[in-house]
Amino acid sequence: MSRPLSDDHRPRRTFAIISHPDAGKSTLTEALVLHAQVITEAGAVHGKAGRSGTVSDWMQMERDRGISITSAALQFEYADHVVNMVDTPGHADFSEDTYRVLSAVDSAVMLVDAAKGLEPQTLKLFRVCALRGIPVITVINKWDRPGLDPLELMDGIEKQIGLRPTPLTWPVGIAGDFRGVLDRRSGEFIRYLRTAGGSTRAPEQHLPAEQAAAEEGEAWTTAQEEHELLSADGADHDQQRFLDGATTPVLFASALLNFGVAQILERLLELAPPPHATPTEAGGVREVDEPFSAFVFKVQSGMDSAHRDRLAYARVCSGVFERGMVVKHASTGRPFATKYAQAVFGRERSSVETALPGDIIGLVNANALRVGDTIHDGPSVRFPAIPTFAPEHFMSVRAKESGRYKQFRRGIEQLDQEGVVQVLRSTVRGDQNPVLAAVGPMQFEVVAARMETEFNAPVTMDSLSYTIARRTRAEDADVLRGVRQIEVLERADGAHIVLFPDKWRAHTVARDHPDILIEELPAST
Ligand SMILES: Nc1nc2c(ncn2[C@@H]2O[C@H](COP(=O)(O)OP(=O)(O)OP(=O)(O)O)[C@@H](O)[C@H]2O)c(=O)[nH]1
Ligand SMILES: [Mg+2]
Repeated sequence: MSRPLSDDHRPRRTFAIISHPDAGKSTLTEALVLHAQVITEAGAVHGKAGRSGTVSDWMQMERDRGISITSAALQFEYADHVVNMVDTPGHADFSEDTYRVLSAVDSAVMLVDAAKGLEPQTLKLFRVCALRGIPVITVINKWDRPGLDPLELMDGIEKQIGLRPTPLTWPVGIAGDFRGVLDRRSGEFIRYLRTAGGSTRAPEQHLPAEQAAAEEGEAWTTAQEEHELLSADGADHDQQRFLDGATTPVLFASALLNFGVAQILERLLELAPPPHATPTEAGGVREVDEPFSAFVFKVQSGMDSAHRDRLAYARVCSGVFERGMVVKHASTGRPFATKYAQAVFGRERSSVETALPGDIIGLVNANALRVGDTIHDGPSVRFPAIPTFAPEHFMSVRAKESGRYKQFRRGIEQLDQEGVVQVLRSTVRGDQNPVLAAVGPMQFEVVAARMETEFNAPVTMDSLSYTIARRTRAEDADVLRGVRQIEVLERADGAHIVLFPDKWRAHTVARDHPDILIEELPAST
């Protein structure tokens, strides 16, 4: 079957913004979008309390608390590129969502808070990027506030992460006195100018070194000296070493004031890798120019209270996608019609006609699609499953009002599919009273809030005293069902999960039943 090829040849860049909580990811997301002139006024980012929310924090709970709970994809155009950007939640309780996103991007922008330096979640995420071979661009954010010495920050990145920092810009003025940056490639001074409330694009002036020295005095001289020191130390950008994961280019910014945002976007387009061949489950690769293929990395509902819909986010890996084409759903072998494909911008969407490798598309009401599923045209392909982590917190849940059981069941099933929590069931407990399993307790709060507001089925939860989950085989499950203090349940994907009060009990059960499989699940740490 031959299809007209897309005449859209604009290069793609697909990246995630990741970091420890509160480093400014959503604020930077908004600033990047503002810079690309997608929105004219950055939606009042007044700080955590009382802000109306950034474009990527659309969920009510995100707006109430000023934190990101779920990742948000935004597609926009800039300088003849198509940019696919995903803002991720920083909180460790939502790290599964962040990891799912990291399976779907080609590079990551890692934010570091200038005052806090490297924090535990930052280190963890750096390791995940290293494992996945995702090149990382580092942004030292909040330079408008008092913070650490820039050379010290570079030292921290090198020592604690083992990545060689290669600054592209260097701050002029200490943290808290952010005047601009020294562009280490051109040697010129880029001066940032404040605008009222940082709500519009920050104007900048480009000045030659001599003028910067005359106007900025010691702040410039210090920046100049440190820049030379970095060069003498070999800390200059090298594209191959960056792509190999040996170095990380560094930029300095204040997302809140829109300082340095232009440089981040421009250098990203220039340096971040374009989409490349995707590894397949069978151990080969799908080249970008092979027939269409994509995989689902996220499922989300409740984005639009007026329309009860469910969006599956798919990353295009190869070929040309055209809305309306009928593709194959690899896990069922069934045809899948893509009539309702959309481009996603936070909670907003527009119809998409074509998409190329690197693009993230939203498939509406694609109820058959699950996280990790492959869809494709042409030769069969399956992309590797996206792992779920070993849960460490468990609650039993039931509908507060028995009359709302239908809504309850639908809500629980939807949240399970989204991976908000894992839902475990057993015949003993019945469908009315399943067990929710989470990596972090905040996931339960999201369930409680969404069950009430979105599904109209308020729930009651009771904490269970299990702390360990392991996997067993169907044929071993019956034996384990008779064992004291433990419980065997089933996950939606058919996996048999055993819950233990603690690791000692897991150990004694394994010792008493040497023929039974008790397998660890992938750890989140
Ligand atoms: N002074 C200053 N504050 C900033 C800057 N960037 C972000 N903030 C503030 O830091 C707080 C956290 O910003 P967010 O953008 O929500 O941080 P986040 O990384 O998305 O947080 P999570 O998604 O919850 O992990 C907000 O109050 C922002 O206004 C900055 O460059 N300078
Ligand atoms: Mg955020």
